[in-house]
Formats: sequence, structure tokens, C-alpha cells
Amino acid sequence: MSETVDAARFPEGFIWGASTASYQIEGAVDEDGRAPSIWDTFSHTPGKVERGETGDTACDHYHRYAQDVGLMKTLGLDAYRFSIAWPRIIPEGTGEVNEPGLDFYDRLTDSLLEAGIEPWPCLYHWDLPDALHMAGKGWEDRACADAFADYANTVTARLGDRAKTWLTFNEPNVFSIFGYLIGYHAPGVSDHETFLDAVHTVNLAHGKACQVIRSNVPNARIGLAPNMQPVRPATPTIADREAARILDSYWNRAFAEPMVHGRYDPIMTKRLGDRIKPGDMETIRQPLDWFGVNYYSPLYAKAARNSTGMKMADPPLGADISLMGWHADPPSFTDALLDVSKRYPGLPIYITENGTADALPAGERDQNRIDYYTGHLNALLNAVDKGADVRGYLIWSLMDNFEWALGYRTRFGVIRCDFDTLERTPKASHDWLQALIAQSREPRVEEPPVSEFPASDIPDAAPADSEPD
Ligand code: IFM
Repeated sequence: MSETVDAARFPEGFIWGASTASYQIEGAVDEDGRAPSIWDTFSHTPGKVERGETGDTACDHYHRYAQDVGLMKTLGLDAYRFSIAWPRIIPEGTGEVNEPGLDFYDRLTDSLLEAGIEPWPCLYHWDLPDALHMAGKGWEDRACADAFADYANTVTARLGDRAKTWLTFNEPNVFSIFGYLIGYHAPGVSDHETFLDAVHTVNLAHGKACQVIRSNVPNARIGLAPNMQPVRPATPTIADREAARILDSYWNRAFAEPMVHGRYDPIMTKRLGDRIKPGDMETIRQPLDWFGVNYYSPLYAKAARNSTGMKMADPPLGADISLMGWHADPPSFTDALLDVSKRYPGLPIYITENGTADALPAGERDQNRIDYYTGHLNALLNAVDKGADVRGYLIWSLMDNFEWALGYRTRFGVIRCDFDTLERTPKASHDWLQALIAQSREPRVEEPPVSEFPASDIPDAAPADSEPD
């Protein structure tokens, strides 16, 4: 591929970072008082994850975090987004706090700061304490929003003196759709009404957690990381266009609209019905300091005779499809960023996830990832040129990790993790990104246009009479 990224085009002070998630990298699932999350139970249920793989060990980051922070420093990162495992902090979901769990994130935060990397903790990246789910007190239950706020209080009271950039949720749309509507992810529920319950509880939990963060963390910068993917109809029929509108509501609007504007769109308002109680929208809408965008691909929608009226469709024939089955389409990234800018003006945007998967053997060059990043960073810069206020880019992901229902087959890291030896090896994409980050920080020299120089100032300009005969 001949396309390159012009490092000088990144805005001054642009933040480079990486994102990960607790269950995907930590391992140590039964150490120091951690209790099972819904993902422990789900991954240990036969048939739920490919090859029966689990996050029991994952990248063993729990024990190797210091080495990983060293790798982040070498890569040149400004920021690191990690998630906190709720069942390490409050193992049963409510009640007793587990101090050793807090100590782990304390050590991680300190070691990041020591390395000059800003910690960006995310309170929820999908590992709900299983005890809550088993008791029917998970996201389907309104009271879970209060349990989440208590958990947020415990965590921010401990880390808030050092960590200033906080996220409430990672991809609330993805875990509610895949976990409660389709049942492909934990906790494996597939029920439209339960999904709708979960949507509203998660929104309430976000609002309550924002209030807690604001009061516990001086100078907090609060955001979240929804997955924003433009939705296209699979065909131009009226039915598929309507399906695209519904999927757009479920995927892109169900959380961002109430969180930023304090209202659901008409589709969600109607379907949520009397789940919305007086005062709820005020609770949900709390001031945010920035908006995160996790982006991978556009989505395609098709009309369906099911409870939602739509289903996800395959990308069009001939599209550039990744190992995940996703359409790699950089212009759609520009579209997504411009759409977010228009809908949520005034909120600086950070890309909180972007990347692609491979299944390459050790030592093989991950050119596909370099190409993906090249295309998507150029798409980001195009959005900036068109007015999007994008301030940073956090890759998904730092290292290969547990990719949920796909287990360890698909690798998203710029650092390879050997899941037998747990050895970390930087890939070609790591070196490429490291060089780009370094170049983007080089001092900018503004060269005046040539026409501004009077001819006599050009030192080696040959005198008119010195022309050869
Ligand atoms: O691995 C996931 C991550 O947990 C959430 N966003 C998408 C990534 C790739 O599928």
C-alpha cells in the first residue's frame, strides 16, 4: 500500500493512547478476593466461546502490569485506558469492599504516572459481578444503577486524587445488544424486553456515576466510549431503510442521546414506554467533558419479522472484509466523526478504540493492521479538516487478548502475546505506530511561501551577469 499518514497534520497536543479491558487481559480471576463476573460464568459454559477458551489467564496482566506499562512507554503513549473489574472491588456487586482489588488499580495507576502516561480508568467494560446477575439484580433491574454508583464511589474515592480522566461505560450499546438482546455475549440473555430494561438502567447508572465522579474527583474529565458506526440499509427498499433507522436508534442513539441531550429518540421513547419515570432524564443527562468514539466499520441493516423489526446484515459483496467479518471502510469513519460533531457539538472527541484483527503466526508482518491504521488515521484527519474536534486516538489494542466469544483466535494487538508463554513481542505495526507518534511530536516549522522572499535574500542566487556563455 502506498498511502502514508502525514504526521504533521495532527493537531498540536494530540493524545496517543491504547485501550484494553480487565477481563480481556488481566487473568488472575480467583486471586486476591476477586469473585466471578458474568464473563467467567459465560466463558466456562460449554459452547459459548470458541474452543472453550476463557479469560482465566488471558495476558496475565494482573501480574505483568509493570512490564506492560514499560511497553506502553517505549511505544510513546500519552494515555492508557484500562477498565476496572467490578468483581475485584465489590465481589458480590453490593456490600463489602475488597481492598486487595483496589490495591491492584492503585499500583497500576502509580506505575502509569511514573512512566509519564495518563491513566484513563473506565468503570465498566462488561464484567458485571455474577452474583448480581444470578440474583436477578443485573442491568435488567433498575436498582443496579445504584449498585453501580456505589461501586463508582468506592473506586473514584481511591484513585481520584491521581486519575482525572474517567469513563463510565465502554460500548453500552454492544454489551446490551449482544448480552441481552441476541445472547451472543454474557450473560447470554436473548429477550427484547430485558434488553430494553437494561438500556434504561445503564443510562441511569451512567448519570448517577457521573454525579459521584464529579463530587469525588477534583478537576475530573468525564466521558464514555460508545461504539458509533454509521448504519446503512442492506438494500434501498423502504423496508430496509426503516430497518436501518431502527438499528441506528438501537446502536448509535440509545445511550448518546439521553446522556448528552437528556432525551431518547422517538423509536426508543416509544419502546421504553413507562420504564422512563419522572426525573430519570435529568438524572441521566449530566455534564460531560468529552465524547469517546469506538469505531471499526459501518453496519448494514435488513428488515426482519422479529421483536425489533430489523437484523444486522452482511456487508455488500466486494467490500474489504476483516477477519471479524467487518467492512473496513475509512470514509465511514470520517462520516461517523462528522455525525458525532454535529449531534454533540462542543464536546471534544477522543477515539477510544479503533483497530483490526489478524490471525498471523508469530514473526509475520501485520501489514493489514498498518494499512487499516493508515486508512483510518487519514480518515480522522479528513474529519478534522472538515471541522471535527478530534483530540486523540487510542488504539484497540495494546496487545492481543481474549476476544470475547471468539476466544484467542483473533488478535487485535500491536504487541503479540504468546498465550502459552505469555511472552510479549512488538509487531511491525508497533514499530510503525511508534515512528508515527514520534514524528507527530516533532516541532512544526512553518515555512513561509517562497514568494515572500525578496530575490536578493536568496544567498545562492546567481548574479544575472554570471550566466555561462
Ligand atoms: O475487543 C473488543 C472490545 O472489548 C470492545 N470493542 C471492540 C473490540 C474488538 O471486538
